[in-house]
Amino acid sequence: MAYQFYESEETQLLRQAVRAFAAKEIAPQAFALDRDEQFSVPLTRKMGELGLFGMIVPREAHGQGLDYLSFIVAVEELARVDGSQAATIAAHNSLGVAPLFYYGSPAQREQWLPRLCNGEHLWAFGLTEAGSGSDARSNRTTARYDSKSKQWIINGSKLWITNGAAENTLGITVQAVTGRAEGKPQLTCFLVPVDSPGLRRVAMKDKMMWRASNTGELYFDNVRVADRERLGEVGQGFKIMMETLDNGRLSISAMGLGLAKGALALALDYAKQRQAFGVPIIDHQAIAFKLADMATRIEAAENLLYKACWLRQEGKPFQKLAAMAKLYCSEVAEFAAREGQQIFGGYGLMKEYPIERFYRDAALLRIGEGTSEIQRIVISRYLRR
Ligand code: COS
Repeated sequence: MAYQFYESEETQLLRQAVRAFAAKEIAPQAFALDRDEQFSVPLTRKMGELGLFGMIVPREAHGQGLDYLSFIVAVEELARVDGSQAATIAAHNSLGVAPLFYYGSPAQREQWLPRLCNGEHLWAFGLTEAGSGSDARSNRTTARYDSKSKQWIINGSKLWITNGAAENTLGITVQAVTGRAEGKPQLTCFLVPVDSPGLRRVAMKDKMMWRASNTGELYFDNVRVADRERLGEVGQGFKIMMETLDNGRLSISAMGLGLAKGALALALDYAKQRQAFGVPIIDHQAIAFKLADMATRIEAAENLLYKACWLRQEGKPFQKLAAMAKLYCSEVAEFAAREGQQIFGGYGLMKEYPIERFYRDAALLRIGEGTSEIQRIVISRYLRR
């Protein structure tokens, strides 16, 4: 089928619902939550009540049964107002729920998905470690099999885990080294409930951005999980993590696109009402051209991201475009936040004005879930094939 993009009526209605929710429920709190570096369980639950948990999981598996574009649109609409809340939803759906749904056994799905899709609880993705970020195969966390108890014993730590230390988080998918195969570390994933003895979770503080989202540091001290809590096969861990990140790149792209759209909306409003030299500043070409450049790049970013979603939905290879979208949408977000801030002048430097928060939040997007440099590695590898 030739590429043809349209937003279904269902997706349009969802967009309207999330936009209205973000304006009514998130916007009034965003400043204070950011200032106080506070993750809000009640607000997260409200997003759950709206149907933003388990969005792409079919209804028969307890999810919302929506297509991927609908999920992306929801994340975009949240990010238009607040990157932190968008991060909670993006990470829960694409990094938390998705691997459980795609790689979980029927028993694992039945055990966890109902509680992860009903808006009550979050699930996190434990890949990154203090010494292992871009080089995601160099994890040091280990899992040793104890054949007597049929349990795995996990030792090590994870860092920068979105939703990892939230009080409404139920568990974490953890990649650990389970041995060596053909001279390389053998990596395997495990589903680790947060109440496992020996697991300690600490919320990371003093972040520059996404201050109202939860970022956790996790410590595993002889944490035991039953073999039935292994996700996928022994040695399949890296593939699970990488395939999960291929999808995750789409939701990070949506965060970039949403942030850019939010920055444009703020700057446009301001440029229409702020006067200088006797006219609204939008009448000065220097400002009008900035807005034109922001809008043009946003259009290009949207087309790239939605095409990547379309490819995914059609079951076609989408990974190269997902990496391009992640790279480009985060660049557009940073551009729009900076130009938006420039239009606000001195006010753009004040925390009271949301554009200041957008400027800080944009920085995460070129670093988190695979840096811009990693996206370029992925894209260039596809070009070489
Ligand atoms: N999907 C499925 N399998 C994949 C894959 C993908 N997207 N990417 C790699 N693999 C597989 C390869 O096919 C290869 O399999 P075999 O061993 O069977 O041949 C294996 O994984 C190793 O692949 P590769 O040699 O390409 O791995 P590298 O160590 O060179 O790493 C990159 C590749 C850099 C792309 C990877 O490490 C990466 O994405 N890093 C960034 C991680 C990241 O985003 N971290 C932030 C997380 S925040 S939540």
